[in-house]
Amino acid sequence: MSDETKNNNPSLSVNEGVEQNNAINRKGLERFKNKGSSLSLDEYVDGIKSGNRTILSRAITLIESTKTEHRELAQDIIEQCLPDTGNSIRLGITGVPGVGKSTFIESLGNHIIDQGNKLAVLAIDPSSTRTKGSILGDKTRMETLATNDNAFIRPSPTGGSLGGVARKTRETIYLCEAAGFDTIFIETVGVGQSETTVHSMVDFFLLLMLAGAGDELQGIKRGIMEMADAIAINKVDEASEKAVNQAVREYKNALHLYPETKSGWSPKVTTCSALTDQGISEIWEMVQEYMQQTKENGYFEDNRNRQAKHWMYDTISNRLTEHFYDNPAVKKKQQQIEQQVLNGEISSFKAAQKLLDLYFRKMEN
Ligand SMILES: Nc1nc2c(ncn2[C@@H]2O[C@H](COP(=O)(O)OP(=O)(O)O)[C@@H](O)[C@H]2O)c(=O)[nH]1
Ligand SMILES: [Mg+2]
Repeated sequence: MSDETKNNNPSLSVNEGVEQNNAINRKGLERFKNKGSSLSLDEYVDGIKSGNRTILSRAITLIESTKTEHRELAQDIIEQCLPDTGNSIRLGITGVPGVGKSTFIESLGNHIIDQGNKLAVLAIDPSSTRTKGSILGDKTRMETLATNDNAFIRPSPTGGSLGGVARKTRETIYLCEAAGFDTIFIETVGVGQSETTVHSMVDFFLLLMLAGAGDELQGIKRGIMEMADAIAINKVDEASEKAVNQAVREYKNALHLYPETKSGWSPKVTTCSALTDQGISEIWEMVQEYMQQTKENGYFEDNRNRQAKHWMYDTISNRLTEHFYDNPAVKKKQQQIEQQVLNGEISSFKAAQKLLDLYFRKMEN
């Protein structure tokens, strides 16, 4: 998308980030901080299972920590919470920045909370930092959710590779489920690889689009459309009926070109306004219809199993990679060997082998 197009289409502009609102009990957190206490494994597990948001937040912080002892404790917590996980609807929400994801989450989130659900909102944004802009840093867009006792909003983990960020979010899903959140939304930036990652951890994948701006203009790759269980054309309140109808037609046609999925579900195209709540309850009905259908035909469970297997291998790859780059011998030589590749002195393969040799030799000692 050219800068010019971007500027001419205000709805596609990227929002400036604001400071995070964790929607957590700050007083409680301060108390814990002041005490400087560390909780025992049982205290964590009991706290989470009783729905204590402060303890949930602290456990997520352990997941996100770079300290080995924190991570190990986090793994033990997850393990003990496992029997209480899985009973949720996991919904992935994507679309280009500015399409209205956060506003949509506020609208749909309030709708489902009104129906008695408990919602956790997580995010995957490998580019985010805690202080700078983040996709969940929209206090104004999620104003009511952020202060609702039945909603828990946690910004994207920061730092590290997409794989690392994804693993932390996956682990966080478990803890949120154990804490009684029956619906999990995962927002993603909508600008590349993170969609595939989110798709691999949700039951239903929703793509938000706009009318009157072709999908190429919106920077949505074909592969992402192909993963969508539904496309919702947002901001219909400000688009002409003609443009909306045309967009619906075009996306329906595009979706029909894809091979049928194993879920037996044919992806839907729908319209909404996150601002006026138009079409929002219909989207929730659609998600529930999907759940019912895929639970009946067995796809839901198959898919969850496939995902669990995928996470296992993904975690292995991810941890191995981290371990490799953390290795002092590798760290020491990495720059130099990379430079040799750039200078054309050795091939990429030889360079990789050199570093791997250093790593494995170190391992043997
Ligand atoms: N008119 C209109 N504006 C919307 C709608 N949804 C979101 N917006 C606006 O679009 C801008 C970007 O929304 P935001 O939720 O931050 O998008 P995100 O970057 O995808 O999370 C904000 O100014 C919203 O108020 C909608 O349905 N109608
Ligand atoms: Mg947003």
